[in-house]
Amino acid sequence: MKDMIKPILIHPDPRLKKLCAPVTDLSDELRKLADDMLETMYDAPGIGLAAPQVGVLNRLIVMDCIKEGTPEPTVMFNPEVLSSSDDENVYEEGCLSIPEQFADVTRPASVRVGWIDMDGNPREKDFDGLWATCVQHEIDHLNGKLFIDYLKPMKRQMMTRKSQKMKRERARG
Ligand code: K1U
Ligand code: ZN
Repeated sequence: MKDMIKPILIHPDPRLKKLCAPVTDLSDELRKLADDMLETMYDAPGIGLAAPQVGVLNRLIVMDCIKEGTPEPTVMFNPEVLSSSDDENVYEEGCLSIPEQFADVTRPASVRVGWIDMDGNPREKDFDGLWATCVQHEIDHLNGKLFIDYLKPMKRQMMTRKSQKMKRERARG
């Protein structure tokens, strides 16, 4: 079946605050969801997307942080950070669920991540640069955490209000 672009939930939404359940059965339905999420991410456009952002509360993320050249669509079921570097990196992050707003977030500069791939095989890999930032941002989504949760309360509240306004405007059409 053809890949479908899914609507992306906008913050605030209770589904973006939930702890997502591990994937226990890698079904064709979940593989189709992963393909639809990649299509949705490229269309947005974005460099990552987590299942709760399309309203599915399972531990699934997709990413492609290649800016130029051959795309690297990456699908991870049950991703987990196995180890993190002591050195940190600051990146001005955005989120497709908090449109048009950006803020600096400090995270470990490199991480080792384990996950299950589309064929059901366990994988492990070290990530650095934008990939490291993105994979941590996406895994946070699976734990109900948004990048604004790293900010001071005043700034978080301001960004939440802006997002709420944008959500209302989009709903009105
Ligand atoms: O999870 C998401 O909401 C996707 C988000 C991922 C992300 C961005 C920046 C740092 C960490 C994680 C995005 O993709 S926001 C859009 C974006 O960053 C982008 C869009 C087009 C070209 C390049 C970047
Ligand atoms: Zn996000």
